[in-house]
Amino acid sequence: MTRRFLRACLATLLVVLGLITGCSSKSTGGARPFEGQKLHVFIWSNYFDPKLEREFEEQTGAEILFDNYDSDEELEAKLATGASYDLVFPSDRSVPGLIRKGLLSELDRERLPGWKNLDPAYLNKRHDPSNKYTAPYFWGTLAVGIRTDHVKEDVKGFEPLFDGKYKGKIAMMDSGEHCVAAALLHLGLPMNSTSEEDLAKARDLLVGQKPLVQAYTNDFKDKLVKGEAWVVLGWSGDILQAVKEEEHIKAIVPDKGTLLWVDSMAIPKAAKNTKLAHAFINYMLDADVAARNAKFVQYATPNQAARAKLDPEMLQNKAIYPPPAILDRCQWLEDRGLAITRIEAVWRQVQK
Ligand code: N2P
Repeated sequence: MTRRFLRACLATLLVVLGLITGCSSKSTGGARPFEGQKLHVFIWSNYFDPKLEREFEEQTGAEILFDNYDSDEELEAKLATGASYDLVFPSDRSVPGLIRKGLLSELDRERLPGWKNLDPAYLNKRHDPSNKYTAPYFWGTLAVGIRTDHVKEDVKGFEPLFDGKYKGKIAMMDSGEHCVAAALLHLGLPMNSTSEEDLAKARDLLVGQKPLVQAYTNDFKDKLVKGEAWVVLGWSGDILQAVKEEEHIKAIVPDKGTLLWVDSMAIPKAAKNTKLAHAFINYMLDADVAARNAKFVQYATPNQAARAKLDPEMLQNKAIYPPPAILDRCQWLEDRGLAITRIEAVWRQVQK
């Protein structure tokens, strides 16, 4: 009798446990709110810690599908031709055009409680005056990378890019707007100049430099790591990633000032899953996540709460966070309207 009673109790217990487990597996489903959904992300190369991808996928049940690009033009062309990414990372230079063309959708701040972590210094900038469409992701500079095993001088700015000593070992970023900006800066002229006179000087400098240039490429990071190039014009963080991979590399932010940019997270109009895109942006705004990502990509974070979690060594790295004296001399790339055709004309002459 007692044994039968015990057996009955055990059976009941198992049923109850089964029910509980059943319930809890259902509630796990609730805790993975995007189970089976897909997030299509179009992002710059070398711009995201892959560990975070797995973590977000585990937490939400969603799958992230990444495509990479290496220039604003690629992103602009993709969006203009109707690609339906859920999340993109335009630079400040690209944002106004994308908004004007109706290619971005407004952010829903209600879904972004992590917004409070952002540093107001990077909000309400000219490219999106009240951050209706964009959440800042990282900022950085147009920088110079050198191989210290071959370049022995004390580099201060863009000068080794134009130095005959490094003939055949120079790689320039494959972007007319950025090469012309570097040339103007090197000449001490206004970086956004559209004057025929200034642009003729920039053209002469770049055309004269051409025989020294091994390649106009966005693979400047790999070229440095492999030692194929000794001097490159590239993005600060990508050069610093190269520093982590190979000890004979140094990143230099030109001390007379350089081009400053900020990239943002934005949801295209054609996005298919804006809820999931907001969840992802909010995840990236989390202080811990943003700090881990900043360590990985080596760019400067506009996330104030994340900055508090970074090693002092990183915060003091002048190639990531240039000191105010250099920042004051930096400039943002402006949308020069139709006058951009003059810069394009210079670039065509360099390329021909
Ligand atoms: C990341 C490059 C950042 C780009 N690899 C500049 N907007």
